Amino acid sequence: MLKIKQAVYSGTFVSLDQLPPGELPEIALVGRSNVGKSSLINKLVNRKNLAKSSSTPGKTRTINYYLINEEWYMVDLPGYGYAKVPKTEREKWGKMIESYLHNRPQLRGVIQLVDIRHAPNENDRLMKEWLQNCDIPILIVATKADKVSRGARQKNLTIIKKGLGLIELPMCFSAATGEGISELAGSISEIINPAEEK
Ligand SMILES: Nc1nc2c(ncn2[C@@H]2O[C@H](COP(=O)(O)OP(=O)(O)OP(=O)(O)O)[C@@H](O)[C@H]2O)c(=O)[nH]1
Ligand SMILES: [Mg+2]
Repeated sequence: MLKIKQAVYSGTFVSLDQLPPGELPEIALVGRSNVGKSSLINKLVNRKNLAKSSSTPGKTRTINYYLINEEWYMVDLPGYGYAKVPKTEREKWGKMIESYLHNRPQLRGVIQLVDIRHAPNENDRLMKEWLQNCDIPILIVATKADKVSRGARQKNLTIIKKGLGLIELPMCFSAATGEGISELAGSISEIINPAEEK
């Protein structure tokens, strides 16, 4: 089981050639702007403000690294598809995210977040397809689970499953209640230390 003993902010980067050197494994978070990427990091490491979270979408415009247990990095990528960000800038981020996901040998797995309240959109679908072609473990997580009733939950998860063409229902997560945290930690652990987990 993944135990987070230490989490340290280790830098903000705007271009790929600045990223930390070395061979520590990395897990990256992708998802629409405002889906809850930074909040998920904070919940996972049990720190309120390690990753800056905001109700203003488009907050994270950079690649942010967090070193966990001095063993691996959690990488917070800029959210995609935020309409109010100028198109040229959106395209620039898109290229940066794509290039990171494609050209980073340290990358071991990607967590793609979708908001449990919304059906996946074209950007979510493209990201999922694209990740699938990268041949890397992908974990799909439905965020903000506290925002839907128990009854709506199953229905929404099925919509996400269909929308993204998944074989199973996505994992549920809430940064507000902590629901899903141990399942998430378990899955991350399997990605980081495949040999140790059973
Ligand atoms: N109720 C509830 N609110 C959440 C949850 N996760 C995130 N939020 C809220 O959603 C908003 C956006 O969360 P962030 O974590 O900043 O989202 P992000 O994906 O990092 O956004 P960008 O950095 O803009 O791409 C904030 O107001 C959070 O408090 C959750 O699980 N439950
Ligand atoms: Mg963020």
